[in-house]
Amino acid sequence: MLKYLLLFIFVVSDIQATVQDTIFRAESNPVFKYKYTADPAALVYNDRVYIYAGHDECPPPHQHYQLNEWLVFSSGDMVSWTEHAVPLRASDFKWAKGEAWASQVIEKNSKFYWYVTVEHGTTQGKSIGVAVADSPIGPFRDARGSALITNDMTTEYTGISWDDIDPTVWIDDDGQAYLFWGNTQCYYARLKDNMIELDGPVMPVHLPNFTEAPWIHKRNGWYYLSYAQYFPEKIGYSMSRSIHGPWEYKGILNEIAGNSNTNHQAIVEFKGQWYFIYHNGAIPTEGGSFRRSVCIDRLYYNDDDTMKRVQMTSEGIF
Ligand code: FUB
Repeated sequence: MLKYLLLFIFVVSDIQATVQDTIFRAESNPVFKYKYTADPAALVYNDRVYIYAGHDECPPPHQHYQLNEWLVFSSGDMVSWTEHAVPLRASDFKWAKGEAWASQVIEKNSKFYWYVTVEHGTTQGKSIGVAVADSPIGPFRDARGSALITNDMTTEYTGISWDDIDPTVWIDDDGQAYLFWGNTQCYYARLKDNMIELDGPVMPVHLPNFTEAPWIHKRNGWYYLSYAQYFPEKIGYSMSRSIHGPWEYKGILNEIAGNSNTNHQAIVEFKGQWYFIYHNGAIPTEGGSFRRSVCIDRLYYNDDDTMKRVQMTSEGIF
């Protein structure tokens, strides 16, 4: 009897894994056309690229952010994609009120740390939490049981309650991890080795016309800090020889994305090519600033290591 019960549990859980995974071939931008996806963050791990995105669920004709969960997609070639089971919801953070805004996942010592924006339940304003998993597709669980960053930690810099959003995380060559985030004002702080506590003060990062969505990457000894500027947003960027700056502004990297006020980029190298991953509001007829869609285009560098302006395409890289 026990044998049959175990077989039944195995079959049911196997069916669930199959049902929850959606496999498809991307053919053009936007990449994911069957649901709205926003605020992409990318992770390259073991020859696969993972895209983590917020799920825009605002029903038409309403115009407001409605995001309750994050999604994860993976690919071995950027063309054939698998959507995995929903790995994390805002409600997984018991201290939060909801609102699954922008996020980023990073790997350290075979654990995956997911830094997310959510609305705090008791401290007014947006906050940053961190979840952890043993696999890049989860399941993820709240790693602290409390927020890592709350709005009251940054009131000396801005009077707004939505400045603690859009975390991006970077592990430097010496193993020291840093969290960057912000809206209106960009901040950064060291993370402890456990990745779930700050290891020092919150420090301001001075960037011209900073709106939100910082993203750090490194190439040829240069640190690149790309971020959304103005509103509607363009993506601009600064470069530095040190993660601590000073950051030198280099110009616009990406124009306003079609039919969306926000643009929210991730930049990764995958199998020898550089990619610029962002969102627009291009899905007809209801796509827009609150029903956004992830796109992927190629990123190229100049001989002096500055980045060429991105050419957004509807064909994409496929
Ligand atoms: O998706 C909600 C917010 O919109 C994000 O946190 C920002 O980066 C902007 O894309």
